[in-house]
Amino acid sequence: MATRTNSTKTQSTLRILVLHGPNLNLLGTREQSLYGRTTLKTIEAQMAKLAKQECIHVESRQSNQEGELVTWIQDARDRFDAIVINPAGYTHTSVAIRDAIAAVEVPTVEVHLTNIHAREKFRRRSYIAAVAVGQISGFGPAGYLLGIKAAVEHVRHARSSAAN
Ligand code: CA2
Repeated sequence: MATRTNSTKTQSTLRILVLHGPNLNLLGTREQSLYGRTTLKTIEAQMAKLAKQECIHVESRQSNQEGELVTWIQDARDRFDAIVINPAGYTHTSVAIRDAIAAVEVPTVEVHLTNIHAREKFRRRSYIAAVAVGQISGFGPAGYLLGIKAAVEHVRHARSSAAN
């Protein structure tokens, strides 16, 4: 009997949820020497362009509240194939966000604009890194595009491994 290959299966559009943590709504308007001049709106436009090129769905949300981010992560189960998250300041403090990512089992890529390992000591510890599939840190706004590409690659690879 012929084995069904990936190419004969119906491929649904891959869905990526991008989450931005506290203060990232200020991007491009404050602390430009550290975080650059690109606004969140521009980053969202770049991600939309990438989504179109890759034929994927990308949804982007920002919150200054830990609980709201936790709820969005929980709700991503069964709705999204992967999460790309810049937890911002919560990276270094939030057991709740870490627990939510571990609980939902949605592959998650951690993104930081700056290289958190080259800054103050307290930024080197990420509560998220151990439950993420990987971390992209230090590439500015391009990190979100790299994060989406990494998430897509991870999901497609996992699916093709499971199918073969
Ligand atoms: O490098 C990153 O992406 C960070 O996640 C940014 C966080 C920081 O706490 C992390 O250690 C590293 C801070 C986000 C604050 O964003 C602002 C943007 C513009 C103006 C002020 C803050």
